[in-house]
Amino acid sequence: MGPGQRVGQRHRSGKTVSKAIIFDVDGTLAETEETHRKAFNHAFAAAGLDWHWDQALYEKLLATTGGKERIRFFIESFGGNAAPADDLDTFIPALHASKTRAYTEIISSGDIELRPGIRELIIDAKMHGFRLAIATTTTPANVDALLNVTLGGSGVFEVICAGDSVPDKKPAPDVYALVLDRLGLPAAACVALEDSCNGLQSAVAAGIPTVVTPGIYTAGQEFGAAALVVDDLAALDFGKIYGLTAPAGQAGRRRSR
Ligand code: XBP
Ligand code: MG
Repeated sequence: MGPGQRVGQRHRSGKTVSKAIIFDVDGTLAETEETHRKAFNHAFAAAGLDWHWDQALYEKLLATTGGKERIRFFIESFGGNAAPADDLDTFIPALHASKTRAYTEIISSGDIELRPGIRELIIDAKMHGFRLAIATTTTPANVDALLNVTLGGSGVFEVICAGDSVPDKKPAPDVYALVLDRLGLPAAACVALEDSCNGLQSAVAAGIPTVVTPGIYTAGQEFGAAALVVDDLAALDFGKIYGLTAPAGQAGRRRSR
C-alpha cells in the first residue's frame, strides 16, 4: 500500500490499515511561545511581581516543559523573589491560571497563523484516511483557543491529550503513549510532528518516528533522533510522511484500549 491508496482500506492480510499523524502544538502547529511569554509577563504584572521574562531568559526556561513547572523552575533557579516559599503549591497554580487567561485572550483575538504547510498536511492526511491526534504539554484551554481561531475548532483531531493529562511531561513519553492508547494504534503506524528536543525525545521514547520543524526558540537544539528535520512542512511531500509509517500489516499489534 502506498501514498496513492487510502488508509482504512482492508489490507490483503485482512487487517484494516489504520495510520495516524500526532501533532505537537506549541512551535509546531503555530509559533505560540512568544505569546506564552507575553502572557506570563502579563500575569506577573497583574500579580504585582517585578518579574520579567525576556526572550533570552525564556529560551533557557523552555528547557522545562509545562507552565507551572516553568514558574517553579524560575523561582528555584533564577531567584523568583517575592514568591511565598511556604505556599508555592497554591501560589503557582493561581499565577498560572492568570497566565492562561491572558494567553487565551491574546490568541482568541486571532493574531496567530498556523505554521506553513500545516493546513495542507491536515487536508492531505484526511484525504488519505489518516487519523489525526494531538500530544501537547500546554493547557487544554490554550489548545481550544488556538484551534478555534485557526481551524474553526478541534473537529479534525480524533484524540487530544494536553496539559496535566499525564503526570510526567515531555521529554517523558507519557503523553504520546496516552495518545497511542486512545487511538488503539501501535507506534509504528504513526508519525509525530514536533518542534523541540524535549518533544522529539518524548515521541521517540514512545517509539514513534518523528518529523521535526525547528521553531524560533528551538532552532539550535539537538535533533539527531529525528526521522526527518525540515524548516517547515510546506516543502514536505505527503509521501515522505506516509513512508515513515510501517508498511501495512507490519505495524505490529494494536495497543489494547
Ligand atoms: C510546550 C510547553 C508548554 C507551553 C506553555 O508545549 O512546554 O508548557 O510552553 O503552556 P508543547 P502552559 O508540548 O505543545 O510544545 O503554560 O499551558 O503549560
Ligand atoms: Mg512544541
